[in-house]
Amino acid sequence: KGKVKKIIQEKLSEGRVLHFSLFDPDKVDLETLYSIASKLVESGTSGFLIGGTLGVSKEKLDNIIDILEDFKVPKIIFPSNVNLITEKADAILFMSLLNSDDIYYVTGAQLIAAPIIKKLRLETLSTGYVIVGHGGTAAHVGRARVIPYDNIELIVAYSIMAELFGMDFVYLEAGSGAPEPIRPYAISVTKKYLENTKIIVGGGIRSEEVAKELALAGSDIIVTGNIIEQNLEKALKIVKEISNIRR
Ligand code: 1GP
Repeated sequence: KGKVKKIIQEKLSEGRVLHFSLFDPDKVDLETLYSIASKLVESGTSGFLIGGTLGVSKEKLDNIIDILEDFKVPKIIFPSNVNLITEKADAILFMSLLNSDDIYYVTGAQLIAAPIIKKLRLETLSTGYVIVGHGGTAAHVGRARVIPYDNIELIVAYSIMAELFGMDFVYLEAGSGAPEPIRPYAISVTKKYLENTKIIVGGGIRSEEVAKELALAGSDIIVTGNIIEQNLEKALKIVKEISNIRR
């Protein structure tokens, strides 16, 4: 316990770019999860993110973590609300949806979660969550004032804000299943302004070419969700491509 941030930082300090595999507790097929996870681990995935917006519950979250228990890869909660907290996880992204118009998603849910997380001694990875472009279900539910894909100055300003707040990560999210991922150019500009805060990028990444471009542009962690369910072979190619990069 309490080692996830250290593991991530060590890998990043070696010049690596990390891949995280996202499992949505409402969509994952429990029958095939173990074998899919083994292949992802073999290919080099560095983290399991577990979370989703609709149809999720602590029970479903626990079921997934139980199945993933054997793997050394950290199991990290990617919460959409206060019902996704469990002592079974290795860590939780303690997130604030920075571009939400609803204070519940900025500090409200976090207020309710804080004492629970403390009591469970769950490791937290403080994360500024910023929704860009398509936005998907997360943007709708989170009442995000979505940033257009091409508005680099806003993406940069939010990312600098996350760093000035002392957050470990800024998660630039295009939305699960987005037709277009965050643009690599937006990442390369943002990267220039950040000294400590690491960049997580996700939403709509479906090919190894795009994943590689995003990694070389300066993403520290690349997240893929849907493609794992839709085309596992493709997902494994993405994981291998990212795992081989040294910057
Ligand atoms: C969503 O960033 C993640 O929160 C992943 O999106 O399912 O489109 O890969 P995809």
